[in-house]
Amino acid sequence: MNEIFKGVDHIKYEGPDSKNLMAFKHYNADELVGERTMADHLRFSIAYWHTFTGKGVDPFGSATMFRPWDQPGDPLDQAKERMIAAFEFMSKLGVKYFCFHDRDIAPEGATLRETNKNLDVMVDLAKQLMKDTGIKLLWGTANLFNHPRFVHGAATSCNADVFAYAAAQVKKALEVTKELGGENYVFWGGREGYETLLNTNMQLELDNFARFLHMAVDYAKEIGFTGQFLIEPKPKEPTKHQYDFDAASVHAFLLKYGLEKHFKLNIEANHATLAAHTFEHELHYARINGLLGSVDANQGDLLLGWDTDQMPTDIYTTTLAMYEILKNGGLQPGGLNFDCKVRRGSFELDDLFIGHIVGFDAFAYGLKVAYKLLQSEELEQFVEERYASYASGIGKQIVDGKADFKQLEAYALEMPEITNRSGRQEVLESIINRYLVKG
Ligand code: XUL
Ligand code: CO
Repeated sequence: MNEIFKGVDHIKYEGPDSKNLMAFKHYNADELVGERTMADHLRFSIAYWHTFTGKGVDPFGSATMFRPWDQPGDPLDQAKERMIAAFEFMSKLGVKYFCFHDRDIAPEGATLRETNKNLDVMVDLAKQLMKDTGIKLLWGTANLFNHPRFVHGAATSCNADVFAYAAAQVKKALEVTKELGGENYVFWGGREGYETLLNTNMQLELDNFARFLHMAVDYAKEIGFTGQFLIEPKPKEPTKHQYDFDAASVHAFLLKYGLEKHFKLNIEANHATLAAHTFEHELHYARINGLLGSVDANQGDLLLGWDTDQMPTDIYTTTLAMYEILKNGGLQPGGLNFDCKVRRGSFELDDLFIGHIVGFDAFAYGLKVAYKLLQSEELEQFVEERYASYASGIGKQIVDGKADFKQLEAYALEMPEITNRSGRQEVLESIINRYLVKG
């Protein structure tokens, strides 16, 4: 087998003082944080599409990344070369999981039958490489957004033939995910939304979307796929109005259509900020509603209004994210899928390693800080005290459902002057900084 990443050995942990770009400074897979190893807390995964098929294309410019596995030739042979390189990369990085769309790993053929055949060939190879390396599938998904047939959506297309095609594609992707032991299956509604209400029957589109997801649930049951189903919210891009706008709107959709028992959420950092939320807001909302299933780890650029999918390096954000994940009791069977790409200008091969190393380190550092912060209970105690008025007296009657308007009016009429306390945001931020700096 041709080695692609020549001169790169397995990436090792060298500690915070190391200046070696090709070594971890904070991510020490086997180190215990509380009762779990870092690897078990973080469950890192590689996104096949960005790392192995991404070429640095943007709306104004063509490819800047010419990968050694992308030699001209038969598309299926190319796909095999790419997959072999992918497993070499993931083994050297020491990552235990990966994720893919059906069309990332296998080329489309002239017909759906031919495409499915290509996929079968690639699934056989993936199975072999997974066995050889011990790398597992965190989740599979179907690409229902790239091909022109999905111009008006997939499950929410105005064209029933497209709905049927999308169903056939998800059926196959579910079979493949099961075959590879995938622990989850993701639905990101790439083009499930609309551009203008003038040509849109929103009610039919939403009802159809729910019908589609119910069919997926039924088929998973039929074939014995027991992985977790996840929906990945995103507010815009590619369509102007994406139906899965954010965690709260997906939650409402799931409840309306009786799907809430079958789905959790895959929260992506950059999608949260595009929805004008923080990453931790989306994680928190999902968590308190029992919906936090998995995470697409990346970061956006707050000055830009699109999905930049950058490598996550901001340790403030990773700390607050890990705080939520620890409070969730972890993400398993979900994980932290690195849905991010090196910048267009970072086109050399070793940038792929360096980008993932700095990202893994940022989450490992965030994990360590968040763990200590949580153990200290400094934030928890503050919040508990802030809401202490609900632990006794009239507040307790309110939360116990024992108060009504008339009773509250009687109480308010006799109440002495109201005193409020400071929210102490700066104090709390100083606590976080203290832990962040201490490490
Ligand atoms: C798009 C996005 C997707 C999903 C999988 O913004 O995040 O890559 O994660 O389809
Ligand atoms: Co994503």
